[in-house]
Amino acid sequence: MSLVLYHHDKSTCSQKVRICLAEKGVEWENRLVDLSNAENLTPEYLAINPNGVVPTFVHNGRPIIESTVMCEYVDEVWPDEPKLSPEDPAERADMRAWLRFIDEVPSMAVRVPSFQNRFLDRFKAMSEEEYAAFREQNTLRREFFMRLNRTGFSDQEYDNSIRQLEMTVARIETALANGPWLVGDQYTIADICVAPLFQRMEDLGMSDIWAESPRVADWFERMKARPAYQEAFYEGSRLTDQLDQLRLQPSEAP
Ligand SMILES: N[C@@H](CCC(=O)N[C@@H](CS)C(=O)NCC(=O)O)C(=O)O
Repeated sequence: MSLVLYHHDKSTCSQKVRICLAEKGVEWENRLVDLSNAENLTPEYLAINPNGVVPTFVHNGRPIIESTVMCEYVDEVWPDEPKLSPEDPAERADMRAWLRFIDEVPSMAVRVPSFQNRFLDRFKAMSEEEYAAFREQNTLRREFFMRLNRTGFSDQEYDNSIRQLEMTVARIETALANGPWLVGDQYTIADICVAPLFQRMEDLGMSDIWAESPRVADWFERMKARPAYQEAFYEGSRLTDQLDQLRLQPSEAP
């Protein structure tokens, strides 16, 4: 069996797939996709992932896309311990409802402070024409880059994304009352899929969001202590790695 992973060190979607693969002890061939050079939008990459985003893996010659789908695939194809999905259909439905929520709400929301506070300089350095050309080739993210508008999101969008992240933390705090994991006793793909978003928030200096949520704080420490987590977050894969300083402006800090 061969598995080739196309990914990016610092992409949260890539990180969740790397955690799953590490939990299962699955070996993979490394293919880094250079997002800053738009390698994700080349015809070669689009041929395996028409959405033009990372990650993708090619397993026995077949491309599998969408990080959450990829995590479920890994759990199905390598069904040995640890099992990352509940056997019970109702619990499995709970897990999938979390996965849907994580994809729709915090995964989207965390991009706003990430781009605003960390990735914006790359776009500010572009001329209007260069930015428009970059934006137009991004079929999936064109609208996102319209809203980023080269120099930053509106205050309303920024504030709304912070509210969504706060709501996510509150929901997890409530769920963990029946923990120790999001779906009760069992550590699942739901824990794995949301953890890199917490890592991203921590690296952006936003961990105050869960300062008053002791169960979330404890859950995140338990996630970080897992060997698979440490394997997935290798040197150079954190936003704070090779970074002089965070570019959080005091007025923008949550
Ligand atoms: N729904 C997709 C989203 C993937 C995604 O948005 N990937 C980001 C990195 S986390 C990406 O490739 N962005 C392209 C870019 O920044 O140019 C998934 O979960 O796989």
